[in-house]
Amino acid sequence: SKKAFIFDLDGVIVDTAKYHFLAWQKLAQELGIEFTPEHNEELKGVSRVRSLEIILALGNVTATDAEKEQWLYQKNQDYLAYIENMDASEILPGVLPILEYIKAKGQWIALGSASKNARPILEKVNIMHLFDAIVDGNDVSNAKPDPEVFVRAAQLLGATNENAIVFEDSVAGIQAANIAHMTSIGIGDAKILHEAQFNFNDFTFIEPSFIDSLLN
Ligand code: G16
Ligand code: MG
Repeated sequence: SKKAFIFDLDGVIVDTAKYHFLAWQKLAQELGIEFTPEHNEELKGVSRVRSLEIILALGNVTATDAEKEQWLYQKNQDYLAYIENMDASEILPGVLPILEYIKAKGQWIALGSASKNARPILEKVNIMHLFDAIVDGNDVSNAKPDPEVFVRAAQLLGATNENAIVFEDSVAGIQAANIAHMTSIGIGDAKILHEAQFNFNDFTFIEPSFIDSLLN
């Protein structure tokens, strides 16, 4: 039967992590908190609010809700400025051919992202038309590893969880897919993503024959 191929956004389709990093680093600097690329790893796949909590904890900074609100707003404004000029050249290597192959095979394609900026990014990199369903940070109340974002995507398409396949670069996202009994495919370091059923360093390692093998 027809499968639902669900893609995470940041770290799978595009490398927006670098822009999140620059925007968080600017805020951290203003707050006198040291924030390194290593620290940034902990923010991958994590919600905006949780990301701020992690950064404040790094610097032992306590703040009022109003301050946090202001900082989240400021971080997002800076992030929006960084992604303003994104275009199709920022789609990660190998992603487009695989999306097009899945499409040509008549299968469903969905987005399952924690980001509230997912839709404008898909527009900028010009692949919105390839998606049959989009579930992002605006649509869900539970963050990965809760599988809500992926379960809703499958539901929108009318696919069972067992007929859903998830591409993820974060540990929390792989755990979410596994909890939902979906097929989990890690994109990135196999040591970090060891809970994934399959792993590829990036999409250039995914052959059409691998996609075919999932269509049973
Ligand atoms: C992502 C990133 C996270 C980011 C989150 C929320 O999602 O990996 O680092 O904190 O979205 O993003 P925003 O501030 O744009 O709402 P994913 O799930 O696509 O990897
Ligand atoms: Mg991701």
